[in-house]
Amino acid sequence: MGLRFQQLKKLWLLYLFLLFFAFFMFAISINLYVASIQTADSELRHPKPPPKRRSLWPHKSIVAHYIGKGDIFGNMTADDYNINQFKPVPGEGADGRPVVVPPRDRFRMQRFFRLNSFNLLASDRIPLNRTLKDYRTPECRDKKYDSGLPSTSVIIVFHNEAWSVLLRTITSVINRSPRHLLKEIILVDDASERSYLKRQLESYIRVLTVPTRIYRMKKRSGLVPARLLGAEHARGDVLTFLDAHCECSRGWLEPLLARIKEARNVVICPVIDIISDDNFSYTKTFENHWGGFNWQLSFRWFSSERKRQTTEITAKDSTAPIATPGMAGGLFAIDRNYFYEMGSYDSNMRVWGGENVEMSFRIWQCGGRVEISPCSHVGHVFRSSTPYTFPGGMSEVLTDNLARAATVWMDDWQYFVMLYTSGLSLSVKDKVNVTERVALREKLQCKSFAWYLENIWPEHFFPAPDRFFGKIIWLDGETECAQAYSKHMKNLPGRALSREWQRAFEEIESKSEEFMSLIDLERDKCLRPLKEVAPRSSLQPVTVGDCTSHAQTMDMFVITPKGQIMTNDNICLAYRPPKQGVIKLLKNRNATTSNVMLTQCAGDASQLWNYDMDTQQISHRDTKLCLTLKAATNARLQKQEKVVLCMQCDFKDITQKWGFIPLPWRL
Ligand code: UD2
Ligand code: MN
Repeated sequence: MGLRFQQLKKLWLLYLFLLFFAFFMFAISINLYVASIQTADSELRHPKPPPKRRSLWPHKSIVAHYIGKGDIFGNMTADDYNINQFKPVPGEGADGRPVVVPPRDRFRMQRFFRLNSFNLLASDRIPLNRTLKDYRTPECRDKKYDSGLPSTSVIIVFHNEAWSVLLRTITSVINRSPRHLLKEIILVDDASERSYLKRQLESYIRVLTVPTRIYRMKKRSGLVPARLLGAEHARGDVLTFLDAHCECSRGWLEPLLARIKEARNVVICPVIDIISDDNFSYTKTFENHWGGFNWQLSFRWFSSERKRQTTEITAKDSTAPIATPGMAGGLFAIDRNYFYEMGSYDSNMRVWGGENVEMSFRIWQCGGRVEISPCSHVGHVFRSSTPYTFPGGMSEVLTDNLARAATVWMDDWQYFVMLYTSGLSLSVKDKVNVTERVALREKLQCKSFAWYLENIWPEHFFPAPDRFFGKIIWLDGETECAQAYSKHMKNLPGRALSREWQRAFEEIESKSEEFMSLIDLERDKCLRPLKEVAPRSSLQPVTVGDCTSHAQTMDMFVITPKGQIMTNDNICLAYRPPKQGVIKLLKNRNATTSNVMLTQCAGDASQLWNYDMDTQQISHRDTKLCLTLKAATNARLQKQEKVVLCMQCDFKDITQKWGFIPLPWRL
């Protein structure tokens, strides 16, 4: 009897364990499923700047992707997205701290994430007036602003924004702006469907201490038409635009207005800090960030050192704004009259995207400036997917907007963008009618895009008339293309004496069509990153692969007359000596680790290369080591890979011979 009882007890325990295990597996699979829905098919998305605490790497730029979704509301009901569930818990999120949603709400939390592409349940727990830290440097805190600053209208456009997020934006504007500088707040509803954004919102704003009005678009149009409607009704001296999911931190407004008072042709942006889409924590970002655009005109953050270009006197002042070739688009202040003098916005840009590209080029080319004030900090919820619909199709809308910007402002470079951006082509360009915007460019007598690149963005990684653009081909000595190339180079007079990249570019340019026609798609190999996914923020080893794989554009290179070998997204070929010991191995030609990497361009000596037309070797300028193609063992994957390394030069070595095949980029 006693024995049977013992056995029963064991069985019982086993049952319990199995039950627990089954439940555990179920929970994990639900989690994985939800996560997989949230990261379905990717498109371009606005990047978030690197946070201050996460990385000290000086030339890093963190980026994200726009992620489109098929079924936005999934199995949500109308009630789910119309009911306002804001229920603040005192002290939650104070000082910008993260919110932890209680475990019992985890499933609901994941379900509701999809509504806005951020954690609505977390936001709904944070009071509208939560405290934030003071994110300014001591120098910025000490700065005194004169009493005669211009007043501003804050314009916030939204489409289906969450209640708590929108109202926290408004509350932070009211609580952290000097009352006399804040003329009014203007909300523009871009045809939202959520019911709480109708009467409930109207009665809420009626009692605010700052005059707040709401205007509504008759039909869904996009952020440009909505901002234009808001601007029309604004009466402040300055227009300050904010996204509908921001939090302004202490002292954010004065530096913006002061800069505009100083120079009315400046479009001034705050430093955009990161509010987590996951837990709504507020993270300060680096102050010395600036922005530009990649080959597909997606906005990118960069952080290489930039001169503060304001005035001679302020050049060393850490509170002085930094000139930026590109603006993120959502958060900026501009003199109201200047906004209209400069052609406000291209009102034919729909829904989302492109307007920040257009505005950046237009302001700079037509005599203005775009700057970031290090003393003004505003947080923004960066999302990794888009929560709303794109009437007209996401890709069509975006490419139309970009085609408009490129056609009007980019001169020769517009063809480059059309040729190398998926979804864009010369026929998309022909479809858009930009007559009015071209007339504006005439009227304002704006400068050329070449001027913009040379003067405003000298670090740029686009092709240019004095640069090479195309493929770097490995001359294996046997393919027709390789032989024709080597033969051509060997017959050039004075080749052994000339070390000028410029000379090499010219000699190649004249033969580009011939070389291209000889490329054997089966056998010719071109330089490219080791991994399919392009490196944007980290070091990436280099290899060779198919010469036709245009997919990533990371196998196309720009070479500057100075000798930088660059590719899309501000990535450069760099000599990166690994730690001692490994160097010895490299010299023994038995390398297993690479000392050549693709990494953020910095313009320093590690990224300068020479080309010898006589031997067709590419060598690192300082160390005089040659780019070599070698088989290496990937320790982690336990397999042989071809890796490009720097090794001692040997003119007989076939693995050190490289050629350049130019690609077309302008008409
Ligand atoms: C960035 C900008 C954004 C805009 C966009 C390019 C920042 C922080 N944000 O993307 O302001 O320049 O790049 O176009 O720089 N909205 C509408 N109607 C629409 C779509 C959007 O009213 O059809 C509103 C939306 O509710 C939000 C604002 O426009 O308040 C910007 O949209 P977003 O937050 O989706 O853009 P974001 O931050 O990804
Ligand atoms: Mn936004």
